[in-house]
Amino acid sequence: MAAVAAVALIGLVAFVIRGGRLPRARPDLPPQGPADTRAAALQTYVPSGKLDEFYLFASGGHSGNVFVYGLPSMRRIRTIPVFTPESATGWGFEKESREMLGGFHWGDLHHVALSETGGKYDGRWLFVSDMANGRLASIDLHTFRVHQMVGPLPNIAGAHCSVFVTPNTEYVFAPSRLAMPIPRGTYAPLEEFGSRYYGVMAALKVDKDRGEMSLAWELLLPPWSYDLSDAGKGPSDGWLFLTTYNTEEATSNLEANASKRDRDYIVAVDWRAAERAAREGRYTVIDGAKVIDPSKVPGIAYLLPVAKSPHGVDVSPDGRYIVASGKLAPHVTVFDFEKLRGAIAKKDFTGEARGMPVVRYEAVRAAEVPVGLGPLHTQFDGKGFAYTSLFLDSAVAKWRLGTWEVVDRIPVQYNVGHIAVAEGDTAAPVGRYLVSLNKMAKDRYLSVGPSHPESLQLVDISGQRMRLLYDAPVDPEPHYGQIIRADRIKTTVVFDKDEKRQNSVWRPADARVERRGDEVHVYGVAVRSRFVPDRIEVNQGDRVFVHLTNIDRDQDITHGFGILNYDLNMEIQPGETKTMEFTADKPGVYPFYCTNFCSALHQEMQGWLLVRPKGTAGGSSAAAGAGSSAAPGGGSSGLPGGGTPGPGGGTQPGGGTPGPAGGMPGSEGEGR
Ligand SMILES: [Cu+2]
Repeated sequence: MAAVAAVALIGLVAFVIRGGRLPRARPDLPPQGPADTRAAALQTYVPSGKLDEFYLFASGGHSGNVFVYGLPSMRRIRTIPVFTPESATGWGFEKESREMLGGFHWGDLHHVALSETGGKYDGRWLFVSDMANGRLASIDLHTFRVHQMVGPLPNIAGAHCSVFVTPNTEYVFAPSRLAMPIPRGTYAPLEEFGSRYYGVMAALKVDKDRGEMSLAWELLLPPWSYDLSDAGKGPSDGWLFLTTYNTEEATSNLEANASKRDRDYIVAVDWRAAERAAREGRYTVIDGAKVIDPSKVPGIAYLLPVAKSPHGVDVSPDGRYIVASGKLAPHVTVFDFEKLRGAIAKKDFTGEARGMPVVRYEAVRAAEVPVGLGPLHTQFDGKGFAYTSLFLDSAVAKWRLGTWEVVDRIPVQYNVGHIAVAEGDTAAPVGRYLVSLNKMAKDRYLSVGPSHPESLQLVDISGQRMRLLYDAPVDPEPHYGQIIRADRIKTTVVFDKDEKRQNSVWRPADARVERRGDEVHVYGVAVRSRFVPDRIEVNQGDRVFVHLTNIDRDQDITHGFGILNYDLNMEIQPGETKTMEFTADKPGVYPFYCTNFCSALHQEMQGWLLVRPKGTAGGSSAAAGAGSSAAPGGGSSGLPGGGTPGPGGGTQPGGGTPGPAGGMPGSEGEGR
């Protein structure tokens, strides 16, 4: 703490010397008067029936989700489940998503990155990372659902600063925050940290039409921690800039030991040179990945000294300036890409670290801007200003590119990590709004106990002075966000009626059940307001596949399929086919019902899963029975024909089996 206090003092002194305004004291009162409050309310109010102008995609941290907000209302309009199962949509319950999740139950969704064309958001894909397990996913912005998931990526440990994209989405990158011996699963004592541990960056080639990533190559880096990174654009297109900390290579008490040196580095990577090295075979295959060692292939990576423990590096819209935020320093360091290019050409180096040249600081520095304490992350508007979040000050500073003067500051409540300006990390920012993603809201919302919501604060940046407009609570824990103009995204209203789609059935009369050995495949239909078939009979131990097509193709008519006590639910969106796969390991009768409200007769949309106990007579004829019951479609009033649904012991309905507990016959008819 003494070090932090000293840094704080230095920061204040620097401010006064440079003629900067002293930061306003953290206010105990709201920062604005009643007139401002009314103006802010008018500015954020989106009347009923009107739509927001922007989407905000906020990473959901260890919830594993993406949170979608509308701006300027700050209404939360969707949660997209990604790295963790979610019962409302059946994400991780139905076959496809369960296979994608690969047995993982949690993820730490750290960053979001919208796909770009020509340095601008194209509204097609959102790439996201899982810090915890080294996974990446692409989300289709037509459907707001995960399209592809890859990983755990080989050799990647803690994909914290992932993902970020190149200006034409040629690549997404995933560097590691936590060093480990590679390949994953290798044992090496911590005493060998310097020699056997690495921080690796993965480069994934993107097929932009399909939104799909494939591992192209990896970069072998020292066991430092890599943090928020950015791709170059314009003149710096073809380069990547990664922040590092713990270049001390400490392995304990990092709080102190990783902050000993005055400077860490920005790693500047020429990704086209790395691509060439991969093509020329200058790599070692480790765990299936082509791993390039830049200490052995010159011309790929250079180190730029920067104030200690930087957290973020951001490239200006014109691609000329590289802004590094040293979270324990009172300023941001701005590098000039043209100077960097010159320094590399002239080999203006002061030495090397880990086999990578260290560029002479004075040769590449454009400015040190005294923004305040704890700078983390910088965004840009379209008017030549930069905005830097200040974690220690709990504030955002506004400063001018080129003249480097700090022109405004605004307190936020409270500790801000990342910030997002509308399209603020593209080549053509929109500006207008900034969202401050704050870690600790403390007293800003009604208390919900010792753990408080996190906070998103909307700031108007359209004028000379920044103005705080609105506080919106958010679940733990947003790290990063991106804001895109709503008109760039064109969503699907209903899925196409694709009669050739595997497992789909489009007419109730075509619904059927097929038995293949001990697999039972139900090809069913969900349509307002019934399931066809609504009676599924199987034998205990069967592997059951329920393929359901929602043949309703009206806007917003989603059906659900939830089976009591089998711990299974999924949604089927209009025009879509989904598969639930499970083993019928519990004998008895298990009603299923539509979990997604769909019509006035939604309550009637139900059926029964009948699981014949092992050893009961009937065997494969049970499946035939189920098949025949499927054919009539609406024949739900028919009594069970094939086999007896009751448990072997012949006890009274509802009792005896682990079926519907307390299921009184009357309550079912009455509904609610
Ligand atoms: Cu329904």
